[in-house]
Amino acid sequence: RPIGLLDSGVGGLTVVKKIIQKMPGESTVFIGDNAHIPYGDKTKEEIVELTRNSVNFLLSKNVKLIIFACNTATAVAMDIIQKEITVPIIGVIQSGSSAAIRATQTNRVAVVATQMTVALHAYQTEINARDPKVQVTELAAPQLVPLIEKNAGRSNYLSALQQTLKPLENSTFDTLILGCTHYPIIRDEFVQCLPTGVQVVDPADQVAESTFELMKQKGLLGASTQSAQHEYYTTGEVELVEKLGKIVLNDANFTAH
Ligand code: DGN
Repeated sequence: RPIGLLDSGVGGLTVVKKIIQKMPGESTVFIGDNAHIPYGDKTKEEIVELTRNSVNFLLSKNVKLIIFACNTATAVAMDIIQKEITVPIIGVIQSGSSAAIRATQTNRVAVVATQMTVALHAYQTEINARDPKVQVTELAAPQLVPLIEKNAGRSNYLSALQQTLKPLENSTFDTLILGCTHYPIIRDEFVQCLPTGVQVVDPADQVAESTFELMKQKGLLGASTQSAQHEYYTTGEVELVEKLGKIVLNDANFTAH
């Protein structure tokens, strides 16, 4: 049985990539709800409903575990939906928080995320539940996801980031969490716009570790001899997703449905 992953768009592909790297023997099914992007600006009820639709789609593909490869869906819908289904769900915020706590030397962490993730203080709450000493500065960057979905290009990313990161100019932090799964696609541009020495945390690295551990513990690891298959679905425009998928997964044969 495959591992299921969902996102509101192509951002979740950055998580698929890490899962494949960590567990090359496992099959995956990914659903991007591109028709309804961005989730970050929607109401909680809408986000729960849309996420539930993607979960039901993944369950129809007989997945053994579901990764919410979307911070917004994790913040809003994970606890609600986990109560409704028996298949285990892994979110990105728990993993991102523990990775950031490990990374910071100064106990000052910044998070860039969608409007909703920031409004809910999802990272601050999760980080401080684990370590109250860590100071968390949260910044919403609603303009970035639409640009990334459009594949707008490096110079557009850089000018948007320079604008976006301005409010952090007077904050001190040594660690920055990419609190939206779209952002690792423009990680290099982030690094270029941040003060030197700031560590950039992509929660997906820890998601891959946590998924592996959970699967081991629950006896869900697949037989590595079987050749793994990866399926990609979108509710939106297949062409655009294929274009970005080829870049994110570095695979010229990437196809979506
Ligand atoms: N990729 C999603 C996240 O991690 O929050 C959000 C993208 C969006 O819908 N704005």
